[in-house]
Order: sequence, then structure tokens, then C-alpha cells
Amino acid sequence: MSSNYSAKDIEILEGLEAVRLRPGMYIGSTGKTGLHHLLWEILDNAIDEAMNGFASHIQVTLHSDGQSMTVSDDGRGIPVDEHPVAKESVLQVILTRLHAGGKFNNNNYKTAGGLHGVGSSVVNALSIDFKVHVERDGGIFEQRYSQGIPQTKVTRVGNSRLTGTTIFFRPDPEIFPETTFEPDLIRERLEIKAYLLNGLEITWNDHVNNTRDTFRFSGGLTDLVAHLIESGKTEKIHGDFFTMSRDDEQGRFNVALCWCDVTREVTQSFVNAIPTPDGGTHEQAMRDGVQRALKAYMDAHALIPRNVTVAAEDIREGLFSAISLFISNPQFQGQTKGRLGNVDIRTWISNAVKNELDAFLTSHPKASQVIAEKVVIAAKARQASKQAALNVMTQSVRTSRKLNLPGKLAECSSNNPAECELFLVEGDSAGGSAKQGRDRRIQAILPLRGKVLNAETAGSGKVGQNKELCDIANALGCALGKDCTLDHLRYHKVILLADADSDGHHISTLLLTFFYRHLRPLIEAGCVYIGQPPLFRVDIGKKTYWVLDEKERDALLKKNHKKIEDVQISRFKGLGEMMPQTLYETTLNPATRRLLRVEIAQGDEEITESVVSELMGRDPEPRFRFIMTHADEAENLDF
Ligand code: 1YM
Repeated sequence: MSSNYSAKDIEILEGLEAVRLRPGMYIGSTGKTGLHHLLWEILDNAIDEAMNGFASHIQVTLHSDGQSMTVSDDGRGIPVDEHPVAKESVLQVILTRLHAGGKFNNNNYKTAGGLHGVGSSVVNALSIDFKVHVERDGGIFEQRYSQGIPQTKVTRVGNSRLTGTTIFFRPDPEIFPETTFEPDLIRERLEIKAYLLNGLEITWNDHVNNTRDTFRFSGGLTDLVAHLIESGKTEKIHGDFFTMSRDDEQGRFNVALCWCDVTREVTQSFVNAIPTPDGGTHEQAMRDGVQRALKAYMDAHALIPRNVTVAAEDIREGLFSAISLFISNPQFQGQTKGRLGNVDIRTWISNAVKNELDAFLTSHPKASQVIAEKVVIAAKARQASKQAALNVMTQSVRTSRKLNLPGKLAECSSNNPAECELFLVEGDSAGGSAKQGRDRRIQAILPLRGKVLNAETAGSGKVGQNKELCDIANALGCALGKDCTLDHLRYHKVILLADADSDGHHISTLLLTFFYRHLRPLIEAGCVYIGQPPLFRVDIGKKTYWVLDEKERDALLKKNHKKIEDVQISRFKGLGEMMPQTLYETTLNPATRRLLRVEIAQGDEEITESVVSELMGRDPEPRFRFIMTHADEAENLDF
């Protein structure tokens, strides 16, 4: 560092200060996930070095206090010579500047993802103690930091003929409420990385539990699938695994799979060596390729009995698979960014898997026979009951339609549309409570931000381009307007959930206008509902009641007038205020909630039409007239 404090130094300090002020922006949170994110960042830099072919061994050590870590690799070592522009050591540039790193190059897909080399400066800024040790150019170099501020210069402390980088860091307790690392979480991640990076040796030293493991797999994904089979306590039904890899201008990927003696399907997918637990386009494309290859093989060899039809899920029964994809522009979606969204890679992966699996099936006739028999048994079992067949049919519709789901949709796990419900929830905070409080099996949540577009004044073109409204249609599995059918409907109930105030009513009205104009078959089929959250909580003695409105509250008080001295009444300002559990009990739980079904009054279709167009239309005059005529019917106006 130059001796006088230059504008450049101030800029750097401001950069790292920004990280300390808003750590969540850089590492997601300051909770357990954020704490471990620090480790993943440093680890990913070491892994990048291995993926680029320069490192073959990585050591990760959790120190005995459980609150500090060391990661080292035997790569080239971070450069220590003077940066030509910054006029200070490249090492210091890397550790103090937010966007320093030689890895932004977009053509280079060989990056572990994460923050792409930005990571080390972020970890440095958020550590109370940070030491870097580099062996390179015949020397050993060291430097120490605290909270991102250099405590020493980059100093040559000895000679070495080896090369590599070692980083020690202790997360800053001023930033992280909890600074204890979780050994199991780390161990699992390291093991997975070793499966994905064939031949890389990762040593895990856990000085809290005094254990040491070395992970090194030469079989790559095959070893991972074998591990899944072993921990799933099952066995392959055929000899060889199917494996394949592709490496071309789109990126590269590996697949390993086999069929096992169970009915469930087990899949693990990764992008740039990062797990995608919620799947995505790569996982779906692999499945698609598998299904097409097997179906084609069975058709060509007349392996499907006359009275049997094979469905996609018959093929997937017992399928154990893994896909690891490396691409330069991964787009992660979903609440926890656990799903890949890139559509450009779909055909590439699906066709490659289809072609390679075609060849595998042809060259392994015995295995193909056994797999085909299993598929036929699955298909027969499915067809055995008409009801089951019906369920399964809708199931396959549901899964194949999952491709375009909006990122913020919290999906339910059931695949049977008849029991599934979609809640459209106003606001992120209410959306969050609903996600936590819901019955994950059958209830999906789509949070909506603020007022949606007024479909009455916007015109079909604008509606078709509106993300929020298209998200709703995509989640439901319906097209808009005259193309809207219920054939692929993914939920048989869609429930609007807004606060019981004027803003909430406005949003419900806008949504109903959208449904009425563009998704009318849903209303006609009786699938659209309005949720009714309670307005009051009334505690009488030890008992709690949730009541819908003033009328109900007064009735309740009248009935309990004897115990009236022991009464507490509170009014909810909004759904976001309710604890998830309370929201479930009062508003989501099918057994106790109250819903209004939206209907177009029989024989009054014309009236409905004119009310919608007048009240939601561009011309304010009819709205004014309506308000003036109906003003005396209104109660509880909320301004
Ligand atoms: C324990 C963490 O960070 N290893 C590491 C980082 C780098 C290199 C080698 C490296 C990269 C390159 C050239 C390059 C980094 N270098 C840079 C930068 N382990 C760990 N090992 N020489 C060495 O990418 O061209 C950023 S990270 F920017 F200096 F090149």
C-alpha cells in the first residue's frame, strides 16, 4: 500500500465497507447459510483451480474452536507480483477489491459458479481474522487482514519449490450472530464435490470431532449413483451403468444412471459443481431423453403388450440418475436458487441422452430386456385400477408441465391436480408466512407484488406481456383468452388471499377482472375462490376465537357476556402480521378456513359483463355513477 492515503485506498475501504454494511447482498444472509457461504466461496476458488487443471489436492480444516477454517490447494498460488495498474500486489488486489479476479471471462465455463472470484474479498471483509499463505515463484508469501483491512504487507517469509494457496479465516462475530460451523454439512458438500470433479482429492480434517476423511473418486458420477443406490438400500436390476459425457461449445455435461429394484425415482443434479436440489431444465431434459430412448426401443422391439400403454412415469420407476452440467451462464431460479432455468440447453441435453441411450440399449440387449420388463410391470400396475390410471394420467400432465413454472412459486408436492390448491397471496411478507404455514403436500403459494395490471384497460397484448399475470397462468397450466382450457390445469382450486382492507379488496378486484377476462373457464368451472382471513382475534379467558368481522365479533361477545371481564380483542392489520401457524389455522387449513367461491350469477351474465366493464374500465363516469347509487349500501369504509 502506498504510504499516503490515496483516493484509491478510500475507494477500496468503501467497497469492503459496503460488504460489511449489507452482508446479505453478498452472501445471502448472516445466518447459518451465510456463514457457510464464506467457506463455499473460498472452496470454489480452490476448486476452480482444480477444474482448470492446476490443482489436484484440496485440504479443508475445521479448527478445534469450531469457528475458524483453513482451505488450501496445490494450484499455481494466487499471483503476488505487482499489479500493473493498481501498483500493489495482485494478491492484495484480489483480497481487497470487490470485483477483482481474472475469471469474469464469459467464454470460460470452467468456473465453479458462486461469486466468480469476487468471493475472497467478501470473505476477507467479513472475517475478524484472515491469513493468506501463497507458495509460488520459489518463495513463501504471507499477509494478514482483519475485517478486510491489511494488518501486514505481503511479506516473503521463506523459500519453497512448491506452489499453492492456503487461506485461514475466522468469521467476524460482529456480523454473524452464530459463528460455529457445522461439520456434517461441510463433509457432505466436500464429498459431493469430489464425485463431481473426477480424480480430485479432497481431505477433510474435522478438529472438533477429531476425524479425517479423504474423498477421491475415479468413477465420477457413476460412484455418486452407486452411493445413492447403497444408501437407498436397493440394487441395480442390470449389470452396467449407463454413462455418457458431452463437451462442446454449449458447455459440457455428464450423466450416469441405472434402474433399481424399487418403484421410487432418485435424481441428483448439479450445475458448475453446485447442487440444484429443485432440478430444472437440465434434469428435465435428461429425463426427457431417457423416456424417448426407452419408449422408442420398446416400440421398435415390440416389447409393449397390446393392452398396455407406457407412460413417462412407468419408465422412471426405479430410475437412479445424476447429471452434472458445466455452462458459462447458469440462471438459477426459485426461492433458494436451487433450480436451473436455462432453456437453451434443453434440446442439446435431451437429444444427446436420447442418442447415447439408444446405442446403449442396442448394445446391451440383456439389460434392455430387464428394464423393459420392469417398465411393463409398472404400466400394468398403473392400469390395474381405473382410478389409479386417472390419477396417474393427471400426474404425468402435472410433471411434464413443470418446466415453465415461475421462479417465486412455492410448489406443492402432490401431483394430483384434484387435491392441489394454488394461493395467490398479496405481498412478500404474507407470501412468506403462507409458505411456512401451508400444507406443503397440497398447497402451493404464488406471492404477488403490489397491484397487478388492470386487465380491463390493458388490452390482451399488454396482459400477455405482463410477467405477474403470465406467472399466474403458467403456474395454473392454462393459456390466456380463447385458448384457455382446463385440460392441463395443475390445481383445481385457486384461492385469492389479500388483506381485508381497501388495498386488499382492490387487488382482489384486479385479479378477478383478470380471471374474468382471460381465464373465464376457471370461474365457470367453480375453481376460483376468495380466502377469508379473520379480522379479529378474541381471547375469552383461556380460549381463543378468530372472527371474520364486526358482526361475528359482537355475536361472540354477546354469547359470552357472563365472562366479559376476561376478554381481549385484537385486530389484524394484515396477513403479513400473522404467524405462519396462525395463518394456517385460520385461513389455509381446509378443515377450518372459510372460502367464498367466485361465480358468474346464473342468467345474469350480461349484468356481470357490464359491471366489470363499467367499474374496471377507462371511463371514470360509470364508476362515479355506481358509487353514488350504491354509497348507502357501503359499510366500514376504510380510507
Ligand atoms: C484456498 C483458496 O484461491 N486458489 C487460487 C486462486 C487463484 C489462482 C490459483 C490463480 C488463478 C489464475 C492465475 C487465473 C486466483 N487467481 C486470481 C487472479 N484457493 C485459491 N489458485 N494464477 C493463479 O485465473 O488466471 C484470482 S483467484 F485474479 F489473480 F488471477
